[in-house]
Amino acid sequence: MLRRKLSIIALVFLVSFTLSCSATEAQVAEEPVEEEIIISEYRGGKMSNIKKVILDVDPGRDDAIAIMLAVLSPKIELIGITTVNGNRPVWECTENALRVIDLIEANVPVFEGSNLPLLVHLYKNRRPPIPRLKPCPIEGGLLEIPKAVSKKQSQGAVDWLIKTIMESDGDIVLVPLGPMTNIALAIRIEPRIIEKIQEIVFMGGSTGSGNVTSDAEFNIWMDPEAAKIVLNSGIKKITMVGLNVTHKALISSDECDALYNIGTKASMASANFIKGRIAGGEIQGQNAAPVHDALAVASIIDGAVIKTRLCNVDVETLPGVTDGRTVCDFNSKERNNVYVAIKVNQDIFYKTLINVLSLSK
Ligand SMILES: [Ca+2]
Repeated sequence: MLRRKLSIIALVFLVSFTLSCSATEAQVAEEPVEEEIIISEYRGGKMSNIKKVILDVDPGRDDAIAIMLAVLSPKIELIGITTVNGNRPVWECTENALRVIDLIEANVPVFEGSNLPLLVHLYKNRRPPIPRLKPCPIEGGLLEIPKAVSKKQSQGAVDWLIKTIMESDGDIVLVPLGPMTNIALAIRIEPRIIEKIQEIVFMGGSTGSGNVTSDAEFNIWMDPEAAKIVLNSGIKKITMVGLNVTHKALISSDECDALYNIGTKASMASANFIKGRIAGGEIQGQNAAPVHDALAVASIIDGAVIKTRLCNVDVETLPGVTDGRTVCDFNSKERNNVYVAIKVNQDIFYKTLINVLSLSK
């Protein structure tokens, strides 16, 4: 797979130069700051750098597209996928991840993780029933692609994460695209992984409003204590790709048609998944939808997809109206622990989808 990826890097560059990338829109606020002086480019590494990546997912239609991007991109070596309770019960997330892997004939191991959040579901009336057994219209249920033939690995996700990270050269980028339960458990069981993780790039949170409550984004809201553990762990670099940018990188129905017409398994499935999200009505009044998790992976493939600002981020875990909010302090005198995406380039994001998803059969 790696050799194949290297051989098509040139093709991707060529294409990139020839091709011109339960919330309402009203709930998503503008980010608080946009002065040029605070915007920092990041992840400026040489194009030949291939990132070793682990995806932690809860598919979910947007996770499915994120998986395909990570598998197919010449810029990423996807060494494994872990699943977690989130959009769907974890067993369904695992089946969905395996379905995606089989669809594009990838050879990536899938490890099943936590089936419940750490704590939040234990507090009466703090959350509706978890796991969510009813498919939501935006994310769907079991993905509308052939059933998986591949099987999950026998080792559990948290054990595998710890072993893999500890045995690494400190060069793994961990990409949580669902609730951070697995990551928090791994940190608690083996805190030495904190020093070994090169970077965490997570989809979740927001500098403004949420999409489950007025303040909370789904991934953080589903397990706020886990997110709090991860963001306060001291991991050397954490990047947040939140609703404040994913809602500004919508993919339209027309763009889905163009994606579908490329005719690869990955492009056609992705187009159908995005159309499913549009039909689910995530953004009212627009014939377009965000593809949250795919944006986070796209930002690893091409650092120009987002711009970030280093600031102080913590998670509200007290029951109440702000429960699950990512509190972003852009003027902290105490600490700065997270690179928060504050700008997004939809054009580059769309081109990245087109370029990378065209690389499957
Ligand atoms: Ca997800």
